[in-house]
Amino acid sequence: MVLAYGVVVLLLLWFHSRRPVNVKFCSSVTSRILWLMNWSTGLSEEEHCTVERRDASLTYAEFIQQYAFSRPVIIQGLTDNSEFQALCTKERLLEEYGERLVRLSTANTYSYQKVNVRFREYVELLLKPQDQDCLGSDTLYFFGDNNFTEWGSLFEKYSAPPFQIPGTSKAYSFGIAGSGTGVPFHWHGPGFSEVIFGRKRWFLYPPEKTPEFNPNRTTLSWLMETYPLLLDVDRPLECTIHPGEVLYFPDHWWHATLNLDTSVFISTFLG
Ligand SMILES: O=C(O)CCC(=O)C(=O)O
Repeated sequence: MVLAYGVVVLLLLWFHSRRPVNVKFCSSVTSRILWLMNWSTGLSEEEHCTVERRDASLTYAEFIQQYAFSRPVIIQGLTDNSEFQALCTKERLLEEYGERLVRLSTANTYSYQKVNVRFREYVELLLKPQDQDCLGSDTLYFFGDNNFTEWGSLFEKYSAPPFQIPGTSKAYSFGIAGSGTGVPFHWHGPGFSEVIFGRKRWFLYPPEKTPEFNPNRTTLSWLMETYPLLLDVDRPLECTIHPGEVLYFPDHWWHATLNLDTSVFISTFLG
């Protein structure tokens, strides 16, 4: 057992020394072992989901009147993405796209640094649980900056939520990230978020309520250090989405995300 542990550590150190990109590789050896052995990191869902959940009987007219311009909503069973999900397993994606380059961003509010790596290297070397002590600006996240020519045949199998906002067109951002990773608070135009595998916990504030956060720290450190000190009135709206659900966020709403598991996800921005 001790020997096997030693071999795993040596292998990890060897992987670490071969890392393909010139950025600080910000996950501890311990967290990498946890991921390899697929142990739980103990991240949990919120005690009370405070985002409304609606089922697929929600009509487009109700969506426009009740949510599109005013508040977030989670809609269940709006589309069937089982075919897309089958194409997004680790094995299928590696087989199809393993040798393609993907562009990673640092996981801070204003994504400063971009790094290109082979998709296989991202999955095998960088896709790890988030280390709580690591800065978001030292953590690489695969989300967006997708090559729609190379990955087009995959994205065309995705069924986007059918609710459009008049005068907008849709743009996809696809991502894969480890448990405990996420994007710290930021805002932009409206959109939908869906997890294909895994779970993603969302934190949202209306435009007039700027959250207390450090743009270079991760959502995980915010959850552990800032969130417990918030008064009830300062708590965000929050909820965890699962495969088969989409979360809608309106224009200018502050939002931060936390992947509770290794997750595959896609956002549809309405711009
Ligand atoms: O899915 C994520 O982790 C990030 C999503 C996000 O922040 C966005 O869609 O704007």
